[in-house]
Amino acid sequence: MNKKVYFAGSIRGGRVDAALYQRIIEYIKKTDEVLTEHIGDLSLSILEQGRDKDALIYEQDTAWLRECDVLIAECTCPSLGVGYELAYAEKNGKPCHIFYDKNKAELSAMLTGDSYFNIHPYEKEEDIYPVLDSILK
Ligand code: 6K6
Repeated sequence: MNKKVYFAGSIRGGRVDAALYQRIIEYIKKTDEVLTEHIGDLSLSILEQGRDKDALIYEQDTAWLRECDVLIAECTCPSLGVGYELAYAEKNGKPCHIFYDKNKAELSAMLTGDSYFNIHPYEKEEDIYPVLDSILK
């Protein structure tokens, strides 16, 4: 309870799973704090994002990665930024949990080959929530 959660999900990698991110974030928020609520913002268009704020985004997100208690990433939609965040969190000793739909995606060997990461393949969205409960308890 009351963990600081860094939720990571694709932005410029594609927003196909944005609604799923939003549902996961709302679920976590019932018991814990999500530092990165904007990942589930359905109005966010990757095309509208200019590059001028990128340094500020990097500074804020890496500060949150150092501050968080746990990183939870949804990796079905591949994202360079999420891959970077996972490596950054590992370097900072943060527990990392990776979810992906095993019928839709193949995870990179750089994740499945790194025993530091807790990897949770799922078939149905409903399978995600009991695992979240055990991570956050
Ligand atoms: C405003 C509202 C929503 O997004 C914005 C501006 N962009 C970003 N803001 C905050 N974090 C970002 C933004 N773009 C990427 N990130 C971080 O990288 C997030 O923490 C995501 O987990 C990850 C996504 O990387 P890409 O490569 O898919 O963009």
